[in-house]
Formats: sequence, structure tokens, C-alpha cells
Amino acid sequence: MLKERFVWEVLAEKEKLLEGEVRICGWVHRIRDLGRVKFAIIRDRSGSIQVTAKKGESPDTVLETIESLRQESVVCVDGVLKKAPTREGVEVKATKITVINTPVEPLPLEVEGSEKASLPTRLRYRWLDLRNPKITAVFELEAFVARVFREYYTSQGFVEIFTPKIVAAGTESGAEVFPVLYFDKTAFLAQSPQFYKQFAVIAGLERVFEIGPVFRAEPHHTSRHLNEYHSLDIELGFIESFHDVMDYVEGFIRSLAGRVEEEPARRALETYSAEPPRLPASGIPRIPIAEAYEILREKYGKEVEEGEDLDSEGERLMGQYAREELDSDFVFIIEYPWKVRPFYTMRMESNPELTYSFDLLYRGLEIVTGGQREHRYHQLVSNLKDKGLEPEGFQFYLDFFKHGAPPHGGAGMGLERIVMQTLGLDNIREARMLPRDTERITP
Ligand code: AMO
Repeated sequence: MLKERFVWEVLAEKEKLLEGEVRICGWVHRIRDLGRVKFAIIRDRSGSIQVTAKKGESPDTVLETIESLRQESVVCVDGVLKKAPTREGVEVKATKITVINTPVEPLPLEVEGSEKASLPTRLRYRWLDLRNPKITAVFELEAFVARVFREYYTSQGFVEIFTPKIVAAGTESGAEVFPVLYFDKTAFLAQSPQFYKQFAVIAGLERVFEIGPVFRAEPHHTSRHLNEYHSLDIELGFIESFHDVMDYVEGFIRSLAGRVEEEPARRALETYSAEPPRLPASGIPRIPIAEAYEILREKYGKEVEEGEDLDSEGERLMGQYAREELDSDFVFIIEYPWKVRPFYTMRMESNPELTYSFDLLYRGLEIVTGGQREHRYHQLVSNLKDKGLEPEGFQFYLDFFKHGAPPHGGAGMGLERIVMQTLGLDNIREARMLPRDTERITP
């Protein structure tokens, strides 16, 4: 039996396949009927190809089938690959067309140029939007980023873990949790694998990573927040300082930036006319937040109160500074105030109002948060109290630290944000196949 092939495979091997039989399955992109010659453009995930039939040369059934086709019908075409004056230089002269399914309603969204429709319409009819190869390219890049993440950390001796998403407590102060009814108890959807990636390190796995969904019940309506996103997490033991964690984050970023010439990343960047990420050979700059306040004040006239977090404008300006002054798309901001970091963060020995923590900004948007964790039991209890939290509510977590916890640290990276910044997308929803936000739980 003839094997179905992606259009790109046929095009890549066209010299070899010329005059041979091929089978393409996909959707009817366009139909052109010139009477004696009939054309159908068939599209699959990877591209499109022209299918032709000529009166007198092609079977009558093929000509009749092309006449009856509707846009977005699902078909399989068997035919012979021929040279043709098309953009690809070839076409399929059909010997058989099988119609597998036909739309039952007029199309609410044209696949071609769907990116120009409004985002709510695109998300409402996402199954049509995604048939546009320009949109599919976003998710091929997303898969690529996740693959590079997995490959890089595996090569560095990290073990992939799969932690519970139904949990007993929130981990990230500031971000809200979604409650779920769990038999006769209230549980929550995990905001982060934070406690369990630390658990895995303490439990002896030493270096771990996870790729998984996280849930944030933040009522935000911004272009950079989702209520469900994918977090790329790492955690490692026996660190000497939080700089070790940054080194591993930077290793991954460097690996990613070094591989954007590979498919499908290359195609995604080309489709969006996006520049490859730029990193200085000397390393991503690491700027203490106290210095960032000064840069913002002196260079951009922006005041941020000492001890406060950077807002989105502050991040954008620091991104601009990194690009213009340091020739880098990335900049670490380090040593965040204790006040704005979660209780599990280790406070600085020399100044307990600051922490061994960092954010990584990519083209002016935070894509990574991380730091060293407090691994000393009594200090951890005191951190909880200092944040006004009841240690009893976290006892299951505190217990991990009772029987030998090595110094450790880690980071969480937002997959959709990495993709969004790489391609220069305007809204993070574009980087999520089916975004969940304050208004959407369908499709
Ligand atoms: P944080 O809460 O900063 O840290 O999240 C880590 C990274 O996740 C991304 N992110 C989001 N992406 C989309 N929508 C959101 N609502 C959203 N919130 C966060 C950002 C951010 O940098 N446990 C810590 C990580 C750690 O210290 O290991 C945490 O979750 O890219």
C-alpha cells in the first residue's frame, strides 16, 4: 500500500519521487476549476501542494470528485508527482481522490490569513486557526523548546519527574489557587511543582526537572498572564550559591539559542521574521535589583521604591537597557527583597531583607524565576512565621526537611512566555493552544 506522506517530505525528496506515485492526505485549501483542467490545493500541517486533473487524461471520477469538493473537506489523494510551473516546482496528477469528510456548515473562519482575524474569533474556532501553518509554527516551536529543555537537563544529569497536580497548599505567595473538591476535603490545583521538586532533591534524586501544567487563579486580564500555563522547572542539590542555579538556567538558554537553526525552530522564526535570541559570549549579565532601581531612575526617570518588585514597565526598560548597553536579549535581575519573594526563599546572610533569588528577563519580560531555598528546618519555620503564615498548614512540607536536606535551589520558566518573546507575539494567548483565562474554559 502507498504510504501517506507529509507535503514537506514529498517536496524535500521531489527529485527522487518525480514520476513516482505519492499519497497526500489533508484538507482542501482551495479549488480552481478551469473546465478542462481542475486544480485543488491540498494542505497538511507541513505545507500545501497542487493536485491536478485534466479532461481526457485523468479518470472521470477524479474530475467529478474535484468538482464536488468543498473548502476544508478532508481528502486523500493518490497520484503521480510531476514537474509543474508552481512555486514548489511540482504537482500531483491525481489518479484517485478519496473524500473522507466534508464540512457540514459554512466556515466561520478562513484558514488562509486566519492570523489577521480577531484573537477572540481565532480562539473560538481554534481548530480552523491552527490549520494555518503560520499558527502551527508557534506550537512546533513550543514543542522544540520543551525538547531542548528535556535534552539539555538530561545531558546535565537531571532526572525528569512527574509531581502531583492536586495538592494541599499553595506555594507561591501572591498568586491565588483554584480549589477543587477532593472527596470530603478541599484540595487545590498546583500553582507550581515547587514543594515536590524540592521533595525530590531532598529525597535523594539530587537534580530534577519537570515539564507540566500549573494553575494560577489570578483574575488578571493582561497579555502576559494565563490561568493555566506550562512550567519548565528545575531543582538541584548541593549548590554553593544561587549563581549555580543561574548557570544551569543560562546553559539551557544558550543551548536553545544555539539550536534555533534546527527545524522546526528555523521555520517558526522565519515565519515570524524573528531574530534569533542574542546572548553575550561573556555570559548573561546579573544585575542586583538595587542597581536596577538606580539604572531606572538615572537613565529612564522611573522611580521604583526600594524594596519593591519591578513592574512590567520596569522590566521592559531593563530589557531595553540590556539590549542597548549590554548587547543582550537577556538579563538576570538578582537579590530581590525578602518582602516580594515566597517564604521558601533563602534570605541573604549579610542582609536578611534581601534574598538569594533572581528573575531572568527576555526582551523585557520575566520568563524565569528562581533562587536558593531555605533548607534549614528552624529557619524555614521562622520564614513562614515572618510571612504571617501558619507553619501547621505546611507541616507536610516542613517534614521533608527533618531528616537531612542538602542546600538546594532551582527555577521555574514559563514555556509560553519563552515562545511569545522568541517570536515577538503580542499576546501570550497566541502561544497557548487552548488558553484558559478569566473568560475561557471552552473550547
Ligand atoms: P513564578 O510564580 O515567578 O515562580 O513563575 C515562574 C515563571 O512562570 C511564568 N509565569 C506565568 N506565565 C503565564 N501566565 C502566568 N500567570 C504566569 N505566572 C508565572 C513566568 C515566571 O517567571 N516556584 C517558582 C519558581 C522557582 O522558584 O522555582 C514560581 O513558580 O515566566
